[in-house]
Amino acid sequence: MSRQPSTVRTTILAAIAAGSLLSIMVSTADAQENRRRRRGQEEAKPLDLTPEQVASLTKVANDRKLNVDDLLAAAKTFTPSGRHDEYVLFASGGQSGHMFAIGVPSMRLLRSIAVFTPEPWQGYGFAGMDDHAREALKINGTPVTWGDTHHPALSETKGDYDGQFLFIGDKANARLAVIDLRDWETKQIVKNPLTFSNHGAAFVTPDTDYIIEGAQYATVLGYGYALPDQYQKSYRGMATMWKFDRQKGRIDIANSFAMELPPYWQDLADVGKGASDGYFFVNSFNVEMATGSVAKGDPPFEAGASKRDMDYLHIVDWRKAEAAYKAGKAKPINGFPVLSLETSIAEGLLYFAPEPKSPHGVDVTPNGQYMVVAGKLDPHVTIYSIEKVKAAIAAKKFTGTDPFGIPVLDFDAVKEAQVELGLGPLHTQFDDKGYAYTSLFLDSAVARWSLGGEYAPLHAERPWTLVTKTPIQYNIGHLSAAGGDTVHPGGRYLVAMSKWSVDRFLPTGPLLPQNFQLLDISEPGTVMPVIYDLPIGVGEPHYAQMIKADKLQSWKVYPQVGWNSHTQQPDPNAPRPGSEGVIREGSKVLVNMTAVRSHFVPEHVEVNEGDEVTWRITNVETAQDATHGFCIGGYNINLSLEPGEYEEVRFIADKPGTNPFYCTEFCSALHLEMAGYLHVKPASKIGAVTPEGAAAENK
Ligand code: RUQ
Ligand code: CUA
Repeated sequence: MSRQPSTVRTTILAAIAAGSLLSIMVSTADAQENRRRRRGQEEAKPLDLTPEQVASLTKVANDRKLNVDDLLAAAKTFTPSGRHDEYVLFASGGQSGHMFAIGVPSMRLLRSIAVFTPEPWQGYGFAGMDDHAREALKINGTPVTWGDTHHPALSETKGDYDGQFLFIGDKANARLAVIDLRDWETKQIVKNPLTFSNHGAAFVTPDTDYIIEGAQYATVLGYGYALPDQYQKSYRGMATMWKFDRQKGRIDIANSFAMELPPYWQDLADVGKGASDGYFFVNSFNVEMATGSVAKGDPPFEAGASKRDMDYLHIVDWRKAEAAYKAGKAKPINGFPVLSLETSIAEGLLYFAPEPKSPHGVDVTPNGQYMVVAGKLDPHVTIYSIEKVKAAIAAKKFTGTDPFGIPVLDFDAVKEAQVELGLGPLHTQFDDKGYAYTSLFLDSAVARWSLGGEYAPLHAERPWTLVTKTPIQYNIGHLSAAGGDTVHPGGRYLVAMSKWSVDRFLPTGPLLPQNFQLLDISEPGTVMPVIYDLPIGVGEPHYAQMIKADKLQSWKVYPQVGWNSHTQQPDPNAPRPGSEGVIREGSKVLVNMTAVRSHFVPEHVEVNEGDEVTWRITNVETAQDATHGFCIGGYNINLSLEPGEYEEVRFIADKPGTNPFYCTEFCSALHLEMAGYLHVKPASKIGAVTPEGAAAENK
C-alpha cells in the first residue's frame, strides 16, 4: 500500500473518531434499510457512526491487520451488492484472444467478450450464428483459433467515447475485430491483406471514420517472400486505414486503403484530435534495419535494433492520404490499394521527426496540441508540438531524408519539451487537471508529471516536470485512466496494467496472473495511492480503455423475439411458438425448435445417419437474463441463446445412437428437465427406402 501523507491520515483518524466516515464499510443496525440499500434501490444515508460501530470497525481492521490506508482503499472500491460501477474498463485479453469488461472502482470482472478465440459460454466460434464467427476465425480457409489482442479502441464522436462500438487488433495475425456494444458480441474480423503482424491497432479517428492498423514486423507486403539480405530492398512496413461504416456496424473493406512505410518496425500509434486533427502518429524502432543475421556476423535484433540514439516518429497527414487514395493514386498489392512511398513523398503525406530511443508509446494530449513519445530505452518522455511540426513542414526545416527519401524534420524545431521520468517509459495517459501519467516498466512505477502550455494554469506545478511516482507491482506495461486518451479525460481512476505479479497473490503454480492495480488519482500533487489489486489469470492484457458506464446503451434483451445477432435484425427463418417441427427433404433435415423455461419443442428429433441437419432454435423468452444454452454432446455444439435470440446450427449426423441434448444454463428450477433426445438411426438399420417408409419417416 502506498502511504497517505500524514495530513490525510490524520483527517481519516479524526473522521473515524468523529464517526463520520467509511459510510459503505459499516453494517448498519437497521437491517431492512440495509437490505434495500444492498438491492441498489436506495443510496446509503450519511453515516453517523456510534462509538460501538467505530469499535467494531477497529476490531475488524485489527483482526485483519488493516491500516487506515487499507480501510480508505476498501471504502473507495467496495461496491455494495446491487450498486453499479461508475466506469467500465474494456481490456485486451492478450494471447487469450478475448476482451474483458471490468467495473471500476469495484474491479469486478463483468464479463469476457470472445473475439479471436472460440468460447463455449458465449457459444462463440462453435456453431450456429457463430458459423459467422467460425468463418471469421479462418485465414485463407484455415482456422486460426487464437489471437494476441493488444489495443482496444472504443468508437468516438468528436474525440469522446460514444459507447457504440469496440475495436481490437490481433498482433499475431494482423487482424482487426469489430464488437457491437449493444449486445457485446464480435461482429466482424478483417484480415490485413498486406502483412502478417500488426501492433499499432486499433486507433480511431475522432469521429471513427477510419480505424488505423499499423504494422509491427516488416515483411514483404502482400505475403511475399524474401531473405534478410533483401531487407532494405524488399521488406516494408505499412499503415492501413480501415473505413468504418457506422450504419452497418462493419468495416467497409472496399473503401479502405493502406500506406507503404519503410521497413522500420512501426510500433504504437495515436490519432490526432483538436489541434492535430487530420494527422496520425506512429512510433518506430529498428530504423537501423537490423536483420538479426547472427550467423553472418550481425548482432541479434535486440542489440542491432537499438544501436542508434534516434528512431523516427512517423507523422501522417491522413486527410491528404485519403484524398490521394480517392484521386486514384493508390496501387494494388494483393488486391488492396496501397499508397507507395514515392506517392507519400510527392504528395507530402509522410514526415519523420527524430525520437529517442527505440520508443514505445506515442500519445496525443486531450487538446491535440502535443504528442508525447515515451523513450523506452531513454529515461525521458519527449513532447512534440503540432504547431511546431506544421511550421517546420511549411518552412521545410529538414535535416535531410531517410534512406527512402522521406523528409526528416529538425528535432529542435519540433520538440516542445523533454521530461526525465525514470527507467523504461512506455505509455502515457491524461487527466482533467493538467497531468500526464506515464508507465515506467523498469522502475515499476506510474509517474505523474505536469503538462505545460494551456494546461499550466490547471495545476500548481512547474510545467513539464515530474511530480510524483507510485510504485507498481510489477513491471507495468500500459496504463488506462478514465477517458485518458479522449478530449475529456475523467481524472479519478487509473488502472496500472502490470505484467508481473510475483508475490501479490497466492501462488498459482509457475504461471502467475497479471496484476491490474487501481490508483486513485483524484487528488492533485503527490498523492496517488494504489487502492485495489485485481489478478487477471486468463492472458496478458495490453491496453485498456475506461468509459463512463452511462455512455453504454446495451440492450437488456434482444429487441424482438427471433433476433439474428449477426444481421442485428429479426430473422424470417426464426422458429416461432406453433411453427416447431422436423421437416425432411431427402437426406436434408430441418429442425425448427423453440426454447423457453423449461423445455425445448420438440423434445425428440429423429434423423438418419449421414443426414445433413439444419437446426434452428429461437429462445422465445423476453425476460432479462433468461438465457438458455443448447448443447449436443459429441458434435462440438454449444449455443448461448440470449432472450429473444435465434440461432442456426448445421451438422452432419454422423454419430449413430440416441444422444441427449440439453440446456447448458441453469435457467429455472426445472432446468435439468430442459432436455431432449437426438436419435440418429444407424445406417445398418435404415434399409432400402420405400415410398411408404419415407412417408412414415416424414410423419
Ligand atoms: S504494447 S506494453 Cu502491445 Cu501496447 Cu505496450
Ligand atoms: Cu434452459 Cu436451463
